[in-house]
Amino acid sequence: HHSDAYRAWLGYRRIAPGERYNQYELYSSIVISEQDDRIHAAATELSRGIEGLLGQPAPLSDYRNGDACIALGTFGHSAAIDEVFQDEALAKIGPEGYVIRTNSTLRCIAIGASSSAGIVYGVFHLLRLLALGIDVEALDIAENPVNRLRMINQWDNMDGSVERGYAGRSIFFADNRITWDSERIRDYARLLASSGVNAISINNVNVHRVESKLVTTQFLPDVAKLADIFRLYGIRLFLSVNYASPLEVGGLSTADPLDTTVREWWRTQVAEVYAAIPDFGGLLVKADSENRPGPFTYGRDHADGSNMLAEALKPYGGVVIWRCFVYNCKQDWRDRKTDRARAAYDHFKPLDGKFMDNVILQVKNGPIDFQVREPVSPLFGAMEATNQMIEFQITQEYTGQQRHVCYLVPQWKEVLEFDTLIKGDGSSVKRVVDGSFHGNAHSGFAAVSNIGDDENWTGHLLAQANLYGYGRLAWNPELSAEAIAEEWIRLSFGGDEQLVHTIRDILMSSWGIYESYTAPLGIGFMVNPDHHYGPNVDGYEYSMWGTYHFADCHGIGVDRTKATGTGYTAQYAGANMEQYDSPANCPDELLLFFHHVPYTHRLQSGKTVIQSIYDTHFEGAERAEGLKASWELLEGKMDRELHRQVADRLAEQATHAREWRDQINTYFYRKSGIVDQAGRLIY
Ligand code: GCW
Repeated sequence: HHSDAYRAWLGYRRIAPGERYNQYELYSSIVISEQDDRIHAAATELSRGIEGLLGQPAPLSDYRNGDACIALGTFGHSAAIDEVFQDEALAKIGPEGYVIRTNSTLRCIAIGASSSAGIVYGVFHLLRLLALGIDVEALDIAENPVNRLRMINQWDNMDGSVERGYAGRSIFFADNRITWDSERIRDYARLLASSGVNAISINNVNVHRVESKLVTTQFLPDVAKLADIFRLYGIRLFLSVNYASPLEVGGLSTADPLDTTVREWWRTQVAEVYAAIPDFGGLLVKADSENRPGPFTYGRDHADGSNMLAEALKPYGGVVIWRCFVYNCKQDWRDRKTDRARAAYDHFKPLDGKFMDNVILQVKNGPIDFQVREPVSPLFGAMEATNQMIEFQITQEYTGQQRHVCYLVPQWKEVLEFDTLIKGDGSSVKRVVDGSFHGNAHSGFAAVSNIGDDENWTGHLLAQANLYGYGRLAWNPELSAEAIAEEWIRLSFGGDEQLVHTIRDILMSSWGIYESYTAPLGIGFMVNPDHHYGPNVDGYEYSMWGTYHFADCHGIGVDRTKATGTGYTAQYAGANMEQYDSPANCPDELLLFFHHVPYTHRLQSGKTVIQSIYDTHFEGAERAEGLKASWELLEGKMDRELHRQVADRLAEQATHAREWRDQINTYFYRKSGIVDQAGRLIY
């Protein structure tokens, strides 16, 4: 009864029979020989997928040597699996990895793994191959995830609202309770697992009154039921906690991390959590950040705060994920010395080596806040003795709020490929966050989810590609943004070549288009305060949030250089520091992030700053208009209702892009008094 949009990339739409998959008998039954809920869930998924894709049932049956089948099992526990996999290669399969092999003698496709989680990933891989029409007659695939932690952060509140959510209400909470649409939650777990995600924190990092009690016996029985659903798909559950819980929930008089009663309170609470959820992942914490409580209140630092929780979690193998989004959000705009971009590094770098080994610092991809363009956070790799993970934002807070199309995988790829140069060439962010660079025990990816209870999960149908792409990239950062886009399109809409190319081109151009009509040259913000949608050039200019552009009649930009600015550039290593510090060498797209320059400053492109602002904004709005025409080509090639929904959003985007264009161009024309060389209409 669900729509194609709801089924998303797990639609298992019928593929043309007779071509590749003529050996139907190969898929005629599914064999499992272990009593394991997770393997059972995987087998059910496989059976459902095959029935959809091939139009014939694939029932579960017992293994009989010589019968055609797909066999699933962990090594050493299944006759079929052990018959197919007898070689050394298996030693390379880690806890979540798998092998898929076609054995034509035994007439069997075998998916073997060292744990049941690997079977889940293996099954989704095989289903993906079938759905993409890839030949499965001679498979020999071995895969391990590159990143250990591949996490989703929900910013859901228990009243059912979602902070920065653009796709409806929470699927987890309503009316200050955990809600029970278990089918929907299970389908979310399937979507996440199929893309490679293995962890989820279900509540907002801003933990308010009721949510603070999620770690107590009042809510733990319900939280445990959610954990049960996610566990079936290899996903571990985490909770965000309120640093001040000992006070607000426990009735203590302090939350000082060095106070023994406080430590004891957390130990008891964590013990209760593990009694309810033995494989609980751990705690996610936003402390001393944007008015949230934290160790600073007690004159302690972030190592004291996180180690207190780490100590409580340690006996159970749990981790503390401690966010580095710590900055002064009550800054005076007159004060030119305080630089929000510096804050994470300044706060955390000096603490390197002080964190317990089950603390992971979660660092936003950039130093400010998920803007369409920012440099990479200089904190990555800069803490040799500390576990780090990266935080992306799938939800499009600053990138069009799922009303504009903005495929973010290309942005994430750029961040991951960035070479920090911390130990010379080859010190890329992806190697820092996969743990190999410093040999960390814990590391990985986190990202803020973009889903809600909208029928299509993400509001804008094309925003599903960001959720899918995030998981795929977390599993393997080597995948290209384009390959991921194409996969998503084929799985979601089928393989019509014109359709695939058209949607792929829309996705691949979308980030650049959004960037070109919004805040120019890396300066960021220029959005309406609070809700962050739509243009407002001075919206944050005289606020306390530390996000300024400093435009006057002569020029624009933030001087973050060593000699005359905030000195932020010195947080980068070697050639990166030199490049960013120099207005001549700084990449154009980040120029105004690092430098305050006259409007007549010449970019590396040869254009002046002002002319580049005019050009990108006229072109950007025009290209947004062009997306509508591309989408029109797809009429008749997909479900009418879905086609219309996206067409509506693209129309809104085009109108809204004009608004951006005109406000930005007019603002800078009035400030600078410099005319557009092309003589276009500016108001
Ligand atoms: O991007 C900003 C958002 C806040 C958010 C904060 C954070 C959860 O505007 O809504 O709060 O970042 O990451 O903590």
